[in-house]
Amino acid sequence: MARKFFVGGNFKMNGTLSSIKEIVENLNKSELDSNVEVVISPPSLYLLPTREHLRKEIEVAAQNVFDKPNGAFTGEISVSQLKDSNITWTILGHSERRTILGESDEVVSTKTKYATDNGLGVIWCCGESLEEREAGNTISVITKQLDSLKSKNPDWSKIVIAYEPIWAIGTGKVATTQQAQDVHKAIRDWLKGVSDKVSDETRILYGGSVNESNCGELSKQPDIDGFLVGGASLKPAFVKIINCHQ
Ligand code: G2H
Repeated sequence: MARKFFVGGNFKMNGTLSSIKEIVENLNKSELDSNVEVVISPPSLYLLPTREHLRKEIEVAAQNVFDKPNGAFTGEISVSQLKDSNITWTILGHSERRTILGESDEVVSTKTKYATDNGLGVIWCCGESLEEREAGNTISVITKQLDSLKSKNPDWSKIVIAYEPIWAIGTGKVATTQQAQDVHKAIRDWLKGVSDKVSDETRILYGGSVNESNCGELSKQPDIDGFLVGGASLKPAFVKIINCHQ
């Protein structure tokens, strides 16, 4: 099955009302490849104005969501609140949340299970540190993260996987096309252990210093089905990344 190319923009904790308005206006007026699924993820404060002004074909994602329906959870946002606001996706397990906020594999997996069971799409992130790569542990680290997710039996049809080597995030040091393809292939093979269908249909995105110059080559790899873009999603060149896949 042909997998629809997917490009996500992760604004992280960046932007203001006016700069995000500019990004939205730029996306609204640009010619975008209709064969590409685009999702942008502003900070939670800006989800609603983004959804209100953004063209309808582009979906909006939160950068995190909690795994309880409602209640005394100060600072958290629920799946039903996102859906009530027409926010149809969330990012989960980004390495910045895993490392800076201390989210474990178990926490990320539980949240992913809850979100997918309740109808939210999840851009689920995984990736290794430089130390782990240099020790030859890239695949075992990612397998451990994937095993944890599988143990919760999530709805895989709602999941897009983003492989983001931590050493390539925001550093300008992009993985080579071969390094990325090798890991993506290993993830695709691992997914066969869930089912052949899940392995065939799940999009695997690359993330880590993607820009308008390196996206073309990466997009040609057989197991790279799109990108999760950080810094470059805040710039007009994001449009070129969306349109890079021929
Ligand atoms: C990786 C990526 C987006 P950047 O975190 O999730 O960010 O493109 O800035 O490396």
